[in-house]
Amino acid sequence: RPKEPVFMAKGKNKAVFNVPQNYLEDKYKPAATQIVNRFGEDAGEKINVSRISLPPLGEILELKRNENFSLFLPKHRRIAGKLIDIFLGMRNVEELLSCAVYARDRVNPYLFNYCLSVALLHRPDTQDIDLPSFISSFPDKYLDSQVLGEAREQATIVPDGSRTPIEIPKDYTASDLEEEHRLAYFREDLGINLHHWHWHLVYPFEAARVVVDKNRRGELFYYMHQQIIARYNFERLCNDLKRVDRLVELKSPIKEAYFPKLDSLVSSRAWPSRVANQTLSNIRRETDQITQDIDDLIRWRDRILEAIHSGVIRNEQGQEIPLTENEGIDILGNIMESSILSPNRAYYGDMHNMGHVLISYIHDPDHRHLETFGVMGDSATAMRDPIFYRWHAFVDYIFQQFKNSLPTYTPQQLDFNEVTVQDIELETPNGRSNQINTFWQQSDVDLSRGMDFQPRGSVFVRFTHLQHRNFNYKITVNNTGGNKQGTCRIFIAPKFDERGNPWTFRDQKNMFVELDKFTVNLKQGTNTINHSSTDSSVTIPFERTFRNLDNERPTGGDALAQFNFCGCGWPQHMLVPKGKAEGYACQLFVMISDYEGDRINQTTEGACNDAGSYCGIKDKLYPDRRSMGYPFDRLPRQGVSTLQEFLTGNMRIRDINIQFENRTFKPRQTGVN
Ligand code: CUO
Repeated sequence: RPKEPVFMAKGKNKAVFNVPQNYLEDKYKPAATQIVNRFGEDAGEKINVSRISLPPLGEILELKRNENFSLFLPKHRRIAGKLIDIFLGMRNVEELLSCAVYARDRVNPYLFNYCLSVALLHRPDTQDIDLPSFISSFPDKYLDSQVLGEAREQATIVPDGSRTPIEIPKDYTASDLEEEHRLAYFREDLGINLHHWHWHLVYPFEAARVVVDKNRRGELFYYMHQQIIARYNFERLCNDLKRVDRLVELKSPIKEAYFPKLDSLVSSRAWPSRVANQTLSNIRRETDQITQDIDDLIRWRDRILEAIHSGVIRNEQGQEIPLTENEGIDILGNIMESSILSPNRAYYGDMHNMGHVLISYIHDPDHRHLETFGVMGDSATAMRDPIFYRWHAFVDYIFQQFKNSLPTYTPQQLDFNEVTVQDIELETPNGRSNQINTFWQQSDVDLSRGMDFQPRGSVFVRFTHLQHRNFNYKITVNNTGGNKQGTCRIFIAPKFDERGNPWTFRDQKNMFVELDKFTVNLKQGTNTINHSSTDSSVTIPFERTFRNLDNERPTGGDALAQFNFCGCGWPQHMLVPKGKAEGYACQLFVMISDYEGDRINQTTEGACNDAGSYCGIKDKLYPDRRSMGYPFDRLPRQGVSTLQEFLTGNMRIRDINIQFENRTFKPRQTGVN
């Protein structure tokens, strides 16, 4: 038996921490011996925690352990910044462990998890520590509360090994009476929500500057969210809904309702719902230290639009900074989000973040009902709510105002001398050419890490998600010159608009969803490029989304560091939109751009680079010199009104059909921690 209390079980009681006596909270000290007995006996491993001079937690403790935590709230951001700084400031891993163990028992668990995750991602000496998937730490942010109740019941009654997966019903948050419910499979997809949470973990907007200031992070904020809207609109069209209306009238009723049916395991409270036709109000919530008027957002919006239309922004010192063709979007991204890199937060405000806050408090703007924020207040849950897309369509509209003000690409800029794309074929093994097949699939995820029950052991939930058959691009390229390199850029968009009419280019360009981007070597003559859909530069494999550590655990420090960063990535199972049972007409677009204009001089070897398009590459420059979204990020040149007219010789389009089959395929197991 250890001399000092063993405390805080980790994992499945395999390891326990042997902590100094003064780490225990006063209320636990009298029970120290029982705690030793309870957790110490079946411990496989004991980890000694060294005694350090403990940092004062001060304001960090003002967020109670049973409250919810939101990065969008200025007070929460501030205390998160402090805790991250404390973790980053520890001199070595031993001190960090000691400090984390001390804080773990005192600090709000969501806040603790977030700050420790950011610190582990950014400390050079913790690159070999793996972060568990967020869903296994906090399943309550992803799963119907009834399922969690069943999981607990099963864990208590059924012995480990005999447990059967608990099925999450596919339609649990609403019925088909609500037309927005047609998109629930997208909005509530576990992988999409995990990607979004992870993106914001990798790209925090407030923390130490060294953590925030990543290459082109403002532009990536614009582009990653622009692609979310493009993908959502694509899905809407597949479901006979029109593109999402941007939330432009901030003082009018919001017709979309949302009932998340999530319960917080931390606070034992239900996440608030929003009924139809609620209206935003000014916020006055003293406990959250937040006062914000709708008019503030409108003022910030107008100032940002004024900057876009005049081409310059004003920094805090009153100097004018031009919004240039290439770097302007990065500055604007930081202004709009906003991040601490905004050159003038006092003047341009905090528009996008405060939009999340205003919406998330729509049900209790002055805290008279003592309610916490709704799902829009948390990046782990925000994408579940239809209003997320209306808000981000509004944000994207402003970015597009800027993009539309830039010079158009000339044919000379777009073309690649001597290179012609001659043919594109999309092959599916044993399937029809140029057709993508989609269907439902079930998969299992283990919840046991995030739930507190005895005896422990795996408890699986079974969820149903969209899936597609893997396919292969076969692209024939003719090169009349010498050996050269190019970048192959692949996008897909619906062929027709909501009315069934062909698109104008200026509308269709915003619908293009990036599927892949990779470097190609071209020899003289005919080149055949074969590339698998599973190698997409926007996605990560299913196992990585859910962090199936036992099956995919890499070895060695570097590999693990990449593994953590690469929790960011669009889920592979959502690469392709759903399509329709009767088939859905799309256009696949392929461009080979001149690598001389794309090249970034760096090695990405060994670095996780397989979801670089939406997530960048850890500790590297964004792996493409062109503007994100190129060549669809600007209005077309004079005289071009259709996609066909836009094409230069190095581009080609191919009609593709997405065929959805309303069948559910059987599960595979994942997420065993
Ligand atoms: Cu990702 Cu609004 O930025 O949620």
